[in-house]
Amino acid sequence: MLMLRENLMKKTVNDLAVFGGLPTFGGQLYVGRPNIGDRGRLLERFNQILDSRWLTNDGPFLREFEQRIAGLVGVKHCIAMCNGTVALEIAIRALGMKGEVIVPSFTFIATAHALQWQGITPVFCDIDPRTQTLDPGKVEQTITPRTTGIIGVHVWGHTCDIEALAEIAARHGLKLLFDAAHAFACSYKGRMIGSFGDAEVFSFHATKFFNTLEGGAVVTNDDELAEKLRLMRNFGFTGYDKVSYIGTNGKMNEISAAMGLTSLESLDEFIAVNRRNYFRYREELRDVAGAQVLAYDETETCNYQYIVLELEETFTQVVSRDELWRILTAENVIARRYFYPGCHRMEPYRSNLPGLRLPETESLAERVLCLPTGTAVTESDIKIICQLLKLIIGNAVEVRGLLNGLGASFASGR
Ligand code: T4K
Repeated sequence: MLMLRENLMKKTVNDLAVFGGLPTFGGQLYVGRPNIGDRGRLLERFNQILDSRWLTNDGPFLREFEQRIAGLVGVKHCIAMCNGTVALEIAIRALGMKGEVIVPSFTFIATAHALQWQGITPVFCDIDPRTQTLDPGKVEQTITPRTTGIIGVHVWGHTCDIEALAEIAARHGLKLLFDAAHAFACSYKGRMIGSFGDAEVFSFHATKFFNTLEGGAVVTNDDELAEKLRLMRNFGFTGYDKVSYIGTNGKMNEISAAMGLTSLESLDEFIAVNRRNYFRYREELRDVAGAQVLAYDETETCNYQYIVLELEETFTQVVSRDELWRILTAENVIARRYFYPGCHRMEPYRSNLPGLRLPETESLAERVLCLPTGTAVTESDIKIICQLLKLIIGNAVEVRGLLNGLGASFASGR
């Protein structure tokens, strides 16, 4: 239970914890505390699993879960996996990607690693700053004779320019995969994410608004691909003692599937809470000059999973995003700098690609902060977080002066 120290509500910047005040929150507020559905129902399902002694490998809960997900997103096949990263790796392999594959750098490192892990070169492409997803014009310029595919990432649940990417992929004979780790229960032009490209990949990690503890899935309308994915997920077995493909172990276990089925029963509630939180942040920060909460497209179905605060340069030239992040952390507001510094500036890519510059990715990666949300965060928490943000952003020059006074002790905490 988070204990707010009401008497410590910050009135001036001198009260901030980095300058010696006590933290606003008595416990840490996270971006992605897991949402948990009906505990009784979950435990019932756990008991059924234990009673049946069928714990994994195409169990009854897994089958039911796959059917429910496929139905929800409107695709023929859902192949559930042990996590989103393995789902990406298997999808990449099943699609026959090799050589070079174009990906954004503004994404979680798993998108790039899933390629590099199997000896495929991720070729990082810049984003369109308006959508924060792959810039189709730049994708086209990045294609070489070695390119075999494109992986678009629907960052924060904001969808890629799917039509433009599909047109480029078709014209160049490239495979098109979407990393939809953030976009479960989102739509593009009224159609649910899941049915675009050759396949799409979801993550159901604990920190996602909809979770199976660990988990993920590949969804597709391609029968042949689905068959291959199922084989690859289970070592390539086509029957007892019969192996027809090279495969791995990507199976989702029954406990995860049971968590998924239980989470699905609360899906609408989770989205409603995310939506309420999103509007609360938008309302509270509406008039703040120097920062804005990234807007969701209300004409589409959204999961409202991430609250993305985009700082303007007018503010970051005075107080950097990293300084703001550390000020908030000291108040027990654990904001996240996703996806800093960008995959191309992380190893091994940084050493492999020393001269690569992606101006839009680099600028955004220095100005974005994800704020706490989900069912563990209340409207009153959000009001207080926003009061803190208004205090800091509205008094940036004064904060700068006090930070300068801290000197090396603050800088070394970077
Ligand atoms: N593609 C994209 C675009 C992705 O964003 C991701 C994953 C993937 C692919 C790969 O999917 P998975 O293989 O993960 O299924 C997190 C997640 O680990 C990762 O799933 C997610 N994206 C990424 C954006 O964020 P961290 O480093 O923030 O997670 P973690 O585990 O350190 O947790 C964050 C905070 O949440 C913690 O500080 C405390 C709190 N927490 C965490 C867990 C696990 C809890 O309160 N309870 C918990 O059980 O990476």
